[in-house]
This record gives sequence, C-alpha cells and structure tokens, in this order.
Amino acid sequence: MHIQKSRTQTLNANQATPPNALIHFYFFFCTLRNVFVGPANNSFGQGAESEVSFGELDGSAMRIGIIRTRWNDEAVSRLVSGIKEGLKECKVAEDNIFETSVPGSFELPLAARFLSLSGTVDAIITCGVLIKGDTYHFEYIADAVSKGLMNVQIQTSTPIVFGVLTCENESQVKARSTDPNNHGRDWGKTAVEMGLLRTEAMGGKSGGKDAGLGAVGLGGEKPINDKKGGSGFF
Ligand code: RBF
Repeated sequence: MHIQKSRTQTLNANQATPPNALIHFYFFFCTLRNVFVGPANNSFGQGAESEVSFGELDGSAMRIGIIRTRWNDEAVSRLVSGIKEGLKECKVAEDNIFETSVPGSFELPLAARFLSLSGTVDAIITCGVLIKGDTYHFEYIADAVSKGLMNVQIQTSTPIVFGVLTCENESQVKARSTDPNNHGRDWGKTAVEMGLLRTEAMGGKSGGKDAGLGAVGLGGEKPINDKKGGSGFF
C-alpha cells in the first residue's frame, strides 16, 4: 500500500499520470502473466525467489536431522521435500538424514534440544508453518519458537535451521513452499554449510560423531543409524 502510494506521488510530481487505458492494460498484462508465467518475484509479488547464494557444498560426510510439524501437514510436507532436494544437491546420503515429527511449531525447540544432545547429527533443520489467525497465538508461538531455537543452537553448538514460515495467509504459504520458490531447498543447503562450519570449528569430526561436544559435557559417540548404540528416542 505504502509503495503504491509513493509511486503515484512520483507520477504526479512528474505530471506523467498515464491515461486510464494504460492502467487497464497494465493490470490486464499482470493478470495474463500471473496465469501463464506465475506471480512476479518482486517485493509486490507473493513469492520470494532465493535471495542467498551457496557455493559448492560437500555434505557427503554430514548427518542431518529434520524435525517437522504435523500442523499444516500439506505445506510442511512440500517444504520437507524441498529440504531433501537441497540436501541431495549437497551430496548428503539418504541414510544420513534422520526425520521425526512433533505436533506443532511450539514443540520444535525442545525436540531440537533432545536431538542435539543425542550427539548424532551435525545440524538440525526444524520445519513448520505458522499461519496468523484471529487470536494472539501466532505472535506468542512465533516469538517463542524463534527465540527457543536460537537458544538451543547457542547452548548446544549445533546449528539449528529456522525452517518455520510465519505467514499471514494460505497464499503466502503456498508461494513459499512451492517450486520454484520452495524455501526448503535453501534450508537444506544452510544446514550443510553450517554443519561443515561446525565441524571445522570443533575439531574436524563430522557424521554425527562427537564433534568436540564431549569436552563440554554434551554430545554422544554413536552414529545416527547405529540402532543398537543409539541414544534412546533417537
Ligand atoms: N502450530 C503450528 O505449527 N502452526 C500453526 O499455525 C498453529 N496454530 C495454532 C493455533 C492455535 C489457536 C493453537 C491452540 C495451536 C496452534 N498450533 C500451531 C499448535 C502449537 O504449535 C502447539 O502444538 C500447541 O499449542 C500445543 O503445544
């Protein structure tokens, strides 16, 4: 709204207000483009094409945990598919991806802490969708989850990717969880980049093996797919 207003002001200042026919043509053109090409990827559009670049990432030695919600199941499933594509592009083996679910986004921080303390992964991707409703739930949950996840990653030195969409409505969710703008892909790559950074910073061990966390009383020794030696739930 604000941007449109200032645009109008600029046009008036230049005394170059287009005739009605031109305005109608513009909206007609936008409608055609949305139908045949998809919405524009600019600040006015719904979708946000990837705004971050990634170099070559070798995640072949990485073990990655995905914790997803069952709330907003359809959209979250699309995001998880995007996450897995991103991980695959970074050469993360399927066997090295651990996936579990929790009911809603509010549960993500504690589950992330448990998984982090199990010492079986190099990075964790949390995935959920919060949609603004009529009550204050959205604000409380979004705030608690983002702060909770930041606390977990700082306290445990395990990278936690904030893969939680916080949207006004379903159409915003769809635009961000559907190709070509499925944000999950970037979250997968972010996890690998941060997992590699952690490995480098903490003694060079990866693959969910104790990457230095033992020294501070955290972390385990067992790889994620070692069922006999795994730590409890994980
Ligand atoms: N969880 C989500 O992941 N996304 C939501 O949009 C969402 N909306 C909720 C709205 C209300 C009114 C309530 C009560 C819960 C909602 N939750 C949502 C679930 C929440 O994250 C959590 O699972 C529950 O509050 C139980 O701790």
